[in-house]
Amino acid sequence: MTVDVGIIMGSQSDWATMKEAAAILDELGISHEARIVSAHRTPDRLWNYGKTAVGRGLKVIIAGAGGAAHLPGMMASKTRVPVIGVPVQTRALSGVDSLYSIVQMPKGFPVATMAIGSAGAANAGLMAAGILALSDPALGQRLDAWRAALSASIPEEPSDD
Ligand code: RP5
Repeated sequence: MTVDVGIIMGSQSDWATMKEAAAILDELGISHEARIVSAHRTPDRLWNYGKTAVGRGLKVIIAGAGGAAHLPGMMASKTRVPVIGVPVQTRALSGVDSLYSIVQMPKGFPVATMAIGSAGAANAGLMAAGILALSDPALGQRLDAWRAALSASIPEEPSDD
């Protein structure tokens, strides 16, 4: 079965963060899969996932990892499918380690790096939706409606409750 978005992460422990991306994709009706693919613990799995990504029809890969977070960059080196990187928040260094591991890619192999943690994962889902909407007008309308609903939910005045 072809899916549009691959969500990959370095560990089971990343899922609490990365499921925020999956939730957005679910809300917008975008097909996706989630896999644990570690740059360090399962390098052959990473290699195989990247090597087969184009042929399998993946259009965007969202890659989240924490600490020495090499997964997004390594995936970008292995496939031309656009990679969105999510720095997972860590206990030792609050995710700054993850962010720095992901964001400074050398020229030639870009990773679109999101914010640290859950907001970054949710935004990765929205970024993937925006990319896919370029060639899917119906999805574009769903994304516009999602954005309008968020705007409408913001009160004009603060409350004490
Ligand atoms: C990274 O190491 C993973 O992406 C995860 O964020 C971090 C810690 O992994 P666990 O020790 O919780 O499996 O590879």
